[in-house]
Amino acid sequence: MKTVYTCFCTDIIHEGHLNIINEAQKYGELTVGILDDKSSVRYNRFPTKSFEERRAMVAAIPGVAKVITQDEIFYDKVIAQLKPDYVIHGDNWKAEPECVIRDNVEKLLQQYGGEIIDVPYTYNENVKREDAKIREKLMMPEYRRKRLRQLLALGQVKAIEVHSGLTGLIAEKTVVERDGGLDQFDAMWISSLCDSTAKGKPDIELVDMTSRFRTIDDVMEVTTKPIIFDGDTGGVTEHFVYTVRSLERMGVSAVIIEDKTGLKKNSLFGTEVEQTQDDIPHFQEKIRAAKKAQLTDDFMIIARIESLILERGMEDALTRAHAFVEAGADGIMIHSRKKDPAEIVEFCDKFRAVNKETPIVVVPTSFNVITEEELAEHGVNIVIYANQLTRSAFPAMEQTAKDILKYHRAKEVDDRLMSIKQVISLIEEI
Ligand code: SPV
Ligand code: MG
Repeated sequence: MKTVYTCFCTDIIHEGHLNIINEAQKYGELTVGILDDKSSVRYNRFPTKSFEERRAMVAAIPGVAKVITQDEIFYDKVIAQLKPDYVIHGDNWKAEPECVIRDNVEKLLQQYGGEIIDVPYTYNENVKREDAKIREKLMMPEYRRKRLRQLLALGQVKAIEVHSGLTGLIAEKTVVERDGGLDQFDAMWISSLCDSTAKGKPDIELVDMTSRFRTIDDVMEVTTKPIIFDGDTGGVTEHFVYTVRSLERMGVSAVIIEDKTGLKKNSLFGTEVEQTQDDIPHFQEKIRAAKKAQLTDDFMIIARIESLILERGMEDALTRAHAFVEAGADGIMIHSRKKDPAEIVEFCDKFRAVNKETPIVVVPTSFNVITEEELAEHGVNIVIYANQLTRSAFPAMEQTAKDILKYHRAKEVDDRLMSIKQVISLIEEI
């Protein structure tokens, strides 16, 4: 009897999967690999069912002889283990970015004469509806809110700044092929700098919370990934407790507040402008009050330390980190505006020598030479790319405006623009 292998990365079985199973049976005995949680997040999206539920769901389908775990997007390990005569898959994997996986399988099968079977991909109204149901579930506050903690349990989380529905879609949908695997962002950062800049306002807590919540809403309406909210100083404690309740109710996963008081200016100004750091007991009080106001175990309150930005030294930064954790902070963000990542690395190593658990967050805007992998080696759990989408869009838009003024028509800029068709297809209609 010949053997057939396929890999499923799905929370539901629809007619497309059943079609693959039916087709597979014409060739031999079918083994189905269930992609594990970590790989599912990289490849597709966060599973709404546990691994065990997914495994049981597939094992119960007639025609499935065996179910195994596939713990990598690439098939090297499973193919070495099973040596199947055939690998069967929907032909959607011929398109980018999944085609790298098909290429990988093709190469592996060629080594011993195995074959790929491409089955026409089933994408009809029923399948679309099932797919939409999963997306809607992932969007719901109770599912989205806890996802940051779930992702942290799987490994390092990378977030990108968003400030609108459109930038949210970029964070949601951008997938690239990298080192033979696929990669995408895990979470979104609603930056005070970029949210303010998009409104043409300075980053001084001038854009009020109602307006910031409106941005969150715009992003949430079109995305499923978890949100980390830049809460600036959090304002006065009496107001911050209400902010926490609202964010939690909306389905935001975490708020980061910085230990500054008075008129907040952007950290990347450093000591060029007057900025006052909050004292430890007062900031601890804010954290304690917010943790008390919180209603679920899912939400995270992360304390951001400005000691390195304000040149108060490493000892001060570490003292604050431990004091804020003691007050109940669910994570620590350490910020720096040096190009050299040395002080960030030193902080992380010294903090981790004492505290192995509390998540560390960094924003490598200035110290952008360090990679996510290197940061992970020093115990960093969340990496936030805090402003790069805004900074890339602005020069492109400015140049287009200048050129239209220069040529008195738009023909000269057209080559570098996204086509209207691409714009339209970016936005899905319900
Ligand atoms: C933001 O993105 O608004 C931040 C990070 O707070 S930074 O601009 O580096 O202070
Ligand atoms: Mg900010």
